Amino acid sequence: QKNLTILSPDQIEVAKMLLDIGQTHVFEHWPEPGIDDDEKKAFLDQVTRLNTSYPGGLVSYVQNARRLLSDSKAGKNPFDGFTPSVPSGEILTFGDDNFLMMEEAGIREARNAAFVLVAGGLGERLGYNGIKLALPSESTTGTCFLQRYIESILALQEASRRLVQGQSATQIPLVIMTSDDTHERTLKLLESNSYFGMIPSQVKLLKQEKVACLDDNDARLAVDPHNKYRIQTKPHGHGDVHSLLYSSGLLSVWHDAGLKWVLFFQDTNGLLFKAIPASLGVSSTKQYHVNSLAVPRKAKEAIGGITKLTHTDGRTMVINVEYNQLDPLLRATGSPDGDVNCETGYSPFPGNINQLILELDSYIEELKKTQGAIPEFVNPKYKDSSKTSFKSSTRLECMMQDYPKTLPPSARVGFTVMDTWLAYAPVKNNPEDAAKVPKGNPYHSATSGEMAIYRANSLILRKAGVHIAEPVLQVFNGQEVQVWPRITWKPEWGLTFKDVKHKVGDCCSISQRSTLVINGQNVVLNDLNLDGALVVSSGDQAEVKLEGPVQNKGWILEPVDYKDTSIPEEVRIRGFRISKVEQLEKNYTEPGKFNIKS
Ligand code: UGB
Repeated sequence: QKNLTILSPDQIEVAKMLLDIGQTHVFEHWPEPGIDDDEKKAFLDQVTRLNTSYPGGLVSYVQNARRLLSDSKAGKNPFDGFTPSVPSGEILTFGDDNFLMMEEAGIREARNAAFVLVAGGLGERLGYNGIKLALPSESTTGTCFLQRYIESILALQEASRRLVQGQSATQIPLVIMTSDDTHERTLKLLESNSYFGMIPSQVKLLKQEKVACLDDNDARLAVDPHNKYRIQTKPHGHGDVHSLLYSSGLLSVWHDAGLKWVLFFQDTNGLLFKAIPASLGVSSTKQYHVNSLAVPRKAKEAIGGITKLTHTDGRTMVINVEYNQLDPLLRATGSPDGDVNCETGYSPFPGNINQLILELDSYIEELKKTQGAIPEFVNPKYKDSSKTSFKSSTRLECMMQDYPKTLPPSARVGFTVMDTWLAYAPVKNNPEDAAKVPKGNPYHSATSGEMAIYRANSLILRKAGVHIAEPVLQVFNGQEVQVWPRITWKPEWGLTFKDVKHKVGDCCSISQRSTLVINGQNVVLNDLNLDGALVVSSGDQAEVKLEGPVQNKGWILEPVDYKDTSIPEEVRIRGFRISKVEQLEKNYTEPGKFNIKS
């Protein structure tokens, strides 16, 4: 009471609110006025931030927490009354007529799309000290994930403009959700690289706030053990992206600009944009309000399964069920073996890769009702079976893919399955954990993420008619991986399979030990026989033909030990470095027609 004299009217309001929701304990240690006054004010400023950044404020947060903690204590099954079954959706086969049609439809729609990258996670499982967006997606060119993403969006923008001729140039917006852990470093990465070619106003950063930690089943806010004038906080999860987008006002700006689609994606998938055109095509062709990208999933693999849930009262929804919940849910509903592979060698439930395409108008309608609040969950670690106290404080969490949970039954919720080699190779696991992954399951490491890019490019060129040698098996950081020729290209060169086919002529071959880097749009492979390393760069006005034999000592993968701390972290987490022994390097900056032979 005495401390009221040192507080502003707004701070007094916030303090009263805390008392109203049963949080008296946070003031219990407050000394007389005159002692630590600045810290007391800073505390109430923090509480104000926690209050304004949560839909419905701390009153709702504490209410939701009490409900969820009580359900958790009672062992209530979140899927009570629901039976899982395998949903139906669009299954695409790379390179067939349907795939090409969907890609074209997707390119047409891309000019009406906005992209949202969730990148607030620190990636504790990877154990990398930098932000994941700055990590090289592959080490042949050193292109980091953010650069790869931005160049892909710019390539989509240009391809869409070319296809829908007569339309004015559009700039596809990119939103990046950051957090205190990633914000400054993401901004610096953009600024020090001239936004990788985007116009700075095209990119918006939205920072998610952490949420208050909870000490007990009464949802008493946890006082920070390192500072008694702070509430302890932890990340709330990627589900925050919906409320942040809603409160930013960007959705109505996009609506007024005539946009139709919002595409959400994660921080480390070097393949993703190979799948974007076709899946956006599926969204527009099928008029999906929600389209989740999925890949065939091994049973128990650590990605969620897309599942149809049917309630005893008749309700149904198609939703991601996290991998740790799918197995118990199946066992509890008449499938005693739980999450197991079927005769295809995969789980019948497609794997969610957390790439969502939402139709903008229905998204706005839904968010008007929910303000972007997503159904949450709580995962307390109890001290003992009485479930009365926690080992450490807990908090509420939410996931962006739970968005469809509140949609009405009339919503068109679908999914698109593509081959894993084409669509999904995230970098999530550190070398030690990756090496322990059961044989046959993906490593999801920096090593496998890089190798997947070479494999996908090799398979795409192979499908386009290039003779690509078989891969060899090699072990890096204790992980056995297929090593294909190290082929990379800028997104503007081969955004769709049709683009690639147009740029590949007859009788080309690339040996397994080869490296091919294509930096430029108008580069054609014609009668090229590559056995070594070839790096070609060209300006927009140059037309380059790669013809004839190219042979040299090439670039070699040299194993390195991830425990050797004298080696940069981004190199040792993949277990090899590239030794550039010999290459043919060509740079065509002037307009004109060039032939590599000449
Ligand atoms: N992220 C945020 O932006 N903010 C946060 O508070 C947390 C994360 P993880 P996760 O693709 O394999 C998801 O940690 O959550 C960003 C799906 O839930 O890499 O364990 C973060 O920066 C799961 O169904 O993944 O699992 C990153 O970009 C499955 O699809 C993204 O959110 C799995 O991803 C994902 O965070 C997968």
